[in-house]
Amino acid sequence: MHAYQRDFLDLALRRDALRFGEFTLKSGRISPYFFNAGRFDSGADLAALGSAYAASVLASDIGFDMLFGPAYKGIPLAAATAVTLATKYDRNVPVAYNRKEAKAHGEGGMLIGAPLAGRVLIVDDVITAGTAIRESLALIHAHGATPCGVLIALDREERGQSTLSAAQEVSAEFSIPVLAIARLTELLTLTQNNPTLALHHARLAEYRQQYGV
Ligand code: OMP
Repeated sequence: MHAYQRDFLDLALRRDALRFGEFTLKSGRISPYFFNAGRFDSGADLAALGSAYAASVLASDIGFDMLFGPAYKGIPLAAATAVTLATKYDRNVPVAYNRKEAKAHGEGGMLIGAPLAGRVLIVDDVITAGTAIRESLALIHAHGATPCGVLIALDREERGQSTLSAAQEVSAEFSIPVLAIARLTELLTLTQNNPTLALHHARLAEYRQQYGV
């Protein structure tokens, strides 16, 4: 596990963004853990998160022209990543995000920020079944731009429609990389090596058996 992955998971646990218990997911699956990026709710948290996203994308060879943060949780994540890229890496990239409902007055429309153009990197929180990401991909295509990758905080590594994970299916179908700061794999490693999280580890491993790849 990379240092930035451990730092990210430690921060998520400290901030209760990663919780253990019993949670019903959008897919209807009952999960022993849940990732809530909304718990990163201070300037320091967002700065740490922006650094983790930026480190992940720069460690990859994804070429991108701009960032897109899907409403709602992707919005501050894309903004934090853009701030880090500009302030820490001297790379000033445009940022766009969407509304969930079109606005008929004022400037109107579904999109806010920079016009979608060129190679667009989607910055979001988590992938389970891939539904949310597919919506973003459709929106980017509809605006004539080219999705070039997906950057998320956590890949839950759950089975999609095939034997592949939802993230792998999205990657294969759209021919783009799907990058995660951390995956269920790293969370399993972290919980395995921490005696106070042993019980959770067993439940995570069982869940992975049932729904994972
Ligand atoms: P998919 O659209 O199934 O990939 O699930 C992603 C969405 O599920 C996220 O954008 C959240 O709305 C929600 N979610 C979480 O936020 N955290 C989790 O740990 C799991 C889910 C989920 O419902 O699967």
